[in-house]
Amino acid sequence: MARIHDLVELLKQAPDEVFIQPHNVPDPDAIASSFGLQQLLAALGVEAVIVYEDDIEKANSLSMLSAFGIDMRLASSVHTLGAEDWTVLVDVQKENSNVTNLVTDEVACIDHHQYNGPKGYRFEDVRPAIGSCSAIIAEYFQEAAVEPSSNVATALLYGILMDTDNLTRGVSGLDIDMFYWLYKHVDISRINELKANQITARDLQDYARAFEGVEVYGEIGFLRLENANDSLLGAASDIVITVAGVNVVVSYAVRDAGIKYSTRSVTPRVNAGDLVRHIVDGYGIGGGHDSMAGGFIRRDSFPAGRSMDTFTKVRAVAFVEARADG
Ligand SMILES: [Mn+2]
Repeated sequence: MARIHDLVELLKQAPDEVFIQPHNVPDPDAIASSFGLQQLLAALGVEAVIVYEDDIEKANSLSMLSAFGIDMRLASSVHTLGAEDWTVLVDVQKENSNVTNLVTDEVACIDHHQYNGPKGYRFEDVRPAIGSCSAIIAEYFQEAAVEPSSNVATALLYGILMDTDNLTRGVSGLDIDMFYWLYKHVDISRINELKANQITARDLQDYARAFEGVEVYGEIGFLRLENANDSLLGAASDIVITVAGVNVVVSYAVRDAGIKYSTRSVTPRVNAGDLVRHIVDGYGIGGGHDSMAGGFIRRDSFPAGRSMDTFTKVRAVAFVEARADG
């Protein structure tokens, strides 16, 4: 039996409303997965409302909402949220640093990040080997023999492309199979429109300032951004990793609340998740995939009297050099 039918049977028992919640500051994969799941559940008789926390920052994420008619609501604006409501977490797991624990009961979780261990879900589908959550949702459509609308298929295809960096980063057979399966329902010109709306003019200025300060040390590229939003930190890292000779990128943004990290690696010698955990070890939290990861150290946890730049570089260099060739 298709997995989605287990989820539908569960959600039909919900004592009150059903919500779908992606991680905070939803990115295209989180938005597409939430939207796809909402539409599939609706086709199978379960109405669900998508709620999220924090701003949608990237220009392409915002354009997805209007392009596909996606209705997502800020949790603070949903006054009916209550302890009797059930939530399906999407593209995130309970207790991750990038998800707000709402008053609702998180009965289900669908994700492709590193497994956090059992959290009492009644439905759980966490597959860290998959490059995008959108591919998992697309497979639900396929298993249930429900044809996705053009809007859903295009959003899911875009989610796959964004999270796998155009089918090159952390990509699995399922991502490629679902890309192919969705493709026949997709108007590719709408994907191109989204690709042409990825950043704002303001982002470009922030990039320009940040790239002036890039420091390349051996195979590591260091990038410090001032007050950047999460998505800019990741997107800037993706550009620095394309520099010839750079195999590992450590980006960080110093904020009022603390220091935010983003790591990238294109060499199997260096696991991006292990690298960020090494950098924050003893002071903060971090995690992610082999090729991309993130972390955070709260300002009040940071060791007093040490330079954030030197602290970061010393730890990153030690970790990468220990894994150098020869
Ligand atoms: Mn994702």
